[in-house]
Amino acid sequence: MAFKLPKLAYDAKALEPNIDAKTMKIHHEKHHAGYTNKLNAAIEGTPLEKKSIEQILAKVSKESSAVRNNAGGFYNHSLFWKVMSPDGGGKPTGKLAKAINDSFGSFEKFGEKFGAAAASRFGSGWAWLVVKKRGGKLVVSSTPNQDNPLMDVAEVKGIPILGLDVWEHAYYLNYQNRRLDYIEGFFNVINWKEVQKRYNAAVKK
Ligand code: MN3
Repeated sequence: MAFKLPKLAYDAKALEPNIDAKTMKIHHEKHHAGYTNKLNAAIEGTPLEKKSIEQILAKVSKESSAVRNNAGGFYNHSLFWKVMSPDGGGKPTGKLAKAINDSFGSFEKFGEKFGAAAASRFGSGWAWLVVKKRGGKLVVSSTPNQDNPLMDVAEVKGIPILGLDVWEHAYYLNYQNRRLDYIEGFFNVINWKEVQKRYNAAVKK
């Protein structure tokens, strides 16, 4: 079964001024659509057609770079749109807030660590908040290109519950080279309710 480009849950201009409409449209309708189409082309007629995206990512070291890059691109952007919202920003509450405090000391310290991971990723890649498989501890990591923590090739493995795209295509039109301003803008739109939902699901596994 072919993978499908998910629809955005909000209008392309809904995240302005933090993320501009033109960037959102190109990012979703060109870049994400491209990863989706290329993933489908790469798995066509292979046993991967019957696997879930998570199953493909878990054994991606055995696959071609076309599968690795496009399966990652498909999954990462699908997560990215969901963890942002026009009603986002602020701080997490409940169990996730407690887990962040337990793992990083405070929300502010988590923010510094996540921001540093996003800022220091050289070239293209992603910053992540990850639930480690054993014990449910939270860690911050970053990956190059379209890799992610679900991949067997990732340095830090686990379940990603928040991800930030730091490819230039994600911010260049609006922010040019100012990646730090883009990271700050992202914090204004983080959908903590969605991240909380993903945290709850991850610790149940
Ligand atoms: Mn992108």
